[in-house]
Amino acid sequence: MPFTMTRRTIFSAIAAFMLASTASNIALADKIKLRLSSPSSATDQRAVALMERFGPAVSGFAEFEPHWNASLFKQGTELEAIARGNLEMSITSAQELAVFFPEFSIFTAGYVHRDAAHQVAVFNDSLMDSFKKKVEDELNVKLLSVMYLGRRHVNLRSDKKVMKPEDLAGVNLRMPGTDAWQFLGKALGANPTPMAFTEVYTALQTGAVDGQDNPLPTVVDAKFYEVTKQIILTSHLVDLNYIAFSKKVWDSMSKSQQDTIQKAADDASEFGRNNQLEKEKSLVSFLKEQGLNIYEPDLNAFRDRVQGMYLKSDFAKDWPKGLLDRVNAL
Ligand code: KDO
Repeated sequence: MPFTMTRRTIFSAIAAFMLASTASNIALADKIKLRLSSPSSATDQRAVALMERFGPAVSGFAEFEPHWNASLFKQGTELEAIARGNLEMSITSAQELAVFFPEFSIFTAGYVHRDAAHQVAVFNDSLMDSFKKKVEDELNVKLLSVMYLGRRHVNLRSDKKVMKPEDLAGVNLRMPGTDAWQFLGKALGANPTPMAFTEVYTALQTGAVDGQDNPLPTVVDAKFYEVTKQIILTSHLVDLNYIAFSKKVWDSMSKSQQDTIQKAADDASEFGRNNQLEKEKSLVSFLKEQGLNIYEPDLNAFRDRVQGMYLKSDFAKDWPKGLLDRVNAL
């Protein structure tokens, strides 16, 4: 018997479709939307880790929606966006937090963190409790975990042999925009220029700046090696980021959802850290193959000058008494 599309079957088909699509919308609507904004590229190890390890792990109740290359919020404006409820996550930095809470500048000081493991030890130590609580109470942001960005080195357009800070005199060195970053550029001996990460490649290409500083994986991922001639392995900052999460969204979740979010953040941070460390091991030879000169500078000369400048600086006045000793003791 031929199948006849009676009015009844048509209406029941439409009703079934409507019900199904509403149900899926409700299901989606039930999911907590986690928009993340970062100047990082989608191929940076921190981005890969969040997309491969954080997103899937929370997909049962949350929809992770990353926006890379500062496509949703400009670099440095994300924390305020989270505080205002216009964003749920970011990959923030101690430098950005120091704008709101000066004491964070201790984690931006050159030659303090020794390596990736030291960063984790510091972040998990009780010395961080008051820092984390202040960010939650005053900025409505929860710092979930610490991500390893890598050892920052000076990277110049021209093949200038730089062995000590004095050799950077007059060099127009791009640094990210906040005061803590500008001070680091001065402490290295250069003239710092504030500039957003997404503008750096063009500025190097056109000569608007003489150089920049970032870890080797970033120099490769952002293709800075195409428009620079050398790297000085200053290792002046073993740099980190924190996964920043909206406290408002955190408080709206059940305990089990919070545990899932926390574990996913820890797993993503560890996954990204291990991959970044692997990359750092292999990239010196890669960059030499690309024709860059890689210099080993007088590290004591850089460390003495940078540490000396921080200890004499106004930044150090904001550091809780004895904190630097506690960080160094870890
Ligand atoms: C940069 O602007 O040089 C910097 O490395 C600063 C970091 O805190 C972080 O914002 C990073 O850019 C971006 O994630 C891009 O890698």
